[in-house]
Amino acid sequence: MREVSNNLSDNTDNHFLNNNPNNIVLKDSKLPKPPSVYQVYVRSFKDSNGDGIGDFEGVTQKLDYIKSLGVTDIWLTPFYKSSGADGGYDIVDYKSIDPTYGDKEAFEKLVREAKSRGLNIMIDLVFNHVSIQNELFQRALNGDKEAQDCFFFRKGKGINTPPNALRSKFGGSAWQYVKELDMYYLHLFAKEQADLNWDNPKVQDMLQDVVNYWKSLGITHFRLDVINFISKGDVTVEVNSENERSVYTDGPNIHKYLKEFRKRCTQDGVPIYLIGELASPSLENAVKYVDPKNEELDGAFVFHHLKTDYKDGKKFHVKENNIICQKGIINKFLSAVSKVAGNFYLVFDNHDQPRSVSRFGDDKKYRYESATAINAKQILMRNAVSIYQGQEIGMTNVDFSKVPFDDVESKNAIKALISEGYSEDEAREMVSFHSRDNSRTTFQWDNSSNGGFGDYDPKDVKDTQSVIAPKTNPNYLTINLKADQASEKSISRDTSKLIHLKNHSDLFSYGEQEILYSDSNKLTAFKRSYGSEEAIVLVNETSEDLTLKLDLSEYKVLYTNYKESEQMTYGKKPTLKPRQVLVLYKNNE
Ligand code: TEU
Ligand code: CA
Repeated sequence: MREVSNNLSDNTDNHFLNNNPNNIVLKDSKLPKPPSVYQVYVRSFKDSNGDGIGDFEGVTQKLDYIKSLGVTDIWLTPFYKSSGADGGYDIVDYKSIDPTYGDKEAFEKLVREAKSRGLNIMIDLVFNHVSIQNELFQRALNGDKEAQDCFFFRKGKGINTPPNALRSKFGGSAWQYVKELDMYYLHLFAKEQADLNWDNPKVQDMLQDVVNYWKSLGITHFRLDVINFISKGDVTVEVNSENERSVYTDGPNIHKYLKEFRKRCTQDGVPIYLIGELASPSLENAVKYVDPKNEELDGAFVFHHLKTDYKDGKKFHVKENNIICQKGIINKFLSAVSKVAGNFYLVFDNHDQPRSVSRFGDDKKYRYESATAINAKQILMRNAVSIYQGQEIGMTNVDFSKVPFDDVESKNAIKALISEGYSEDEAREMVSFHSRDNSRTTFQWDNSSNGGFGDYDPKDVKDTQSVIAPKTNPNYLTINLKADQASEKSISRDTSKLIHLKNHSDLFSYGEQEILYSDSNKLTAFKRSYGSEEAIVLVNETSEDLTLKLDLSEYKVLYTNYKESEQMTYGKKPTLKPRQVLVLYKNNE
């Protein structure tokens, strides 16, 4: 039985079903829907005790707000004891809670309070690697052969020569030398994150025990970090920049391991929901992971569409976004997954990405229009929904002359660029636009100090031994939830209505999708159809007017981010205003 969420918020006054500009009533057969997710980066979301770091109690205080968005799940990024090297993704003890976030009672209260509102807490399982401070890795360092076989310890090829040229995602070699053992260990990410050897049944047993522990606390929804890396081929094979990914991406036993993993997770008869984060999967494998008949994952995040502004595929060499390529990738993945009735969660924002309104929109002149247009197309396409904190109020990238970098990926990239000959200023400038730090500043609640995130003086705030205190974007004075909700043009109110519309209409949940104008670099356009109902979603991706040749005379406006256009009837040559999203509906009954 596939876990689907039916506990959708049904406060009908909060979506377009029956209170839209043209009184359109969409069909809602209340068929099962995939969970729609609100991602909380815990340390930056809400600080309840004035230490300048977000915590569980802070999330609990905001549950009514999160519920009002119309989501069913809250994904909490890692809150376990960590070594502080990678935003919590370097876990020392999987069954622990870092005291910075609160204690077990605070966690159980959050789970209970969320459940009482029909919200699932989804936790992050980081099973590809573990912190080198983890007890098992420490045993390996002390020469315990059994423990070493839970990781990838290999002899080098000579003095200061790693086993091969595998590179870390965060720059440099993926091999770290241990002098005492005269061996290297593999780390596809930071050197503090040692890759686990899933070929070893002891590793699978250990991780199964972790899942059982969190299930015993009532957690049944999980996000699986870079889960398509867990099966490796021969990690010492000769590699180069062309073939190195094949060593660890969609590896030889990946589907076997995921099937076994899911089976063991459900031995207690309690259903689960697994969303896998997939890093550079092939399309074929990505679909295979989420094909329900394979009983592996229930959904997956894929990100190929978020590399179309990388110059020569390099993250910190930014080019203008190739909209045609981006639309093509989105269409390819959504079309393929619709054939198996699987769920992809395509996002434009998360804790690893810069802010979409700055990256893909016009965050100066048309911030409301850009944010609502991006959110509308993400929510209304044939896509399971995951919204990242702050995306629903159009939070922007930060100016790193005012906010320091703290992310390991960004700091390593700056060093690497300087070693390539760029000046420090050039390197900082190059890293700033795509830095993950753009999405890790504190949520901007209102215009009080620290943007209402917490009651403290930033001068007094200290990092803890494993959690770095987040900074606040100085533009919180004007960009914050309170100001947004007081505005006639509210990104959060529109985003909430769109999520409700998605979850309460057959058309946007199940409708076929056809891409239109695929060769336009100014327009995103797609049609959804289900039974006699039909919708066309049009997004002007530019900050100028855009006139189309498209006969819209039979359609009515269901939603647009230009209030003055809500009652318009469009003819054969409609003109879209700058960054306008237009959702048109007709029923062929
Ligand atoms: O991300 C995996 C991943 O692919 C990203 O690190 C991506 O490579 C990069 O951020 C984009 O350039 C997951 C987590 O989401 C990320 O926060 C962790 O740093 C990483 O795994 C290691 O656990
Ligand atoms: Ca706190």
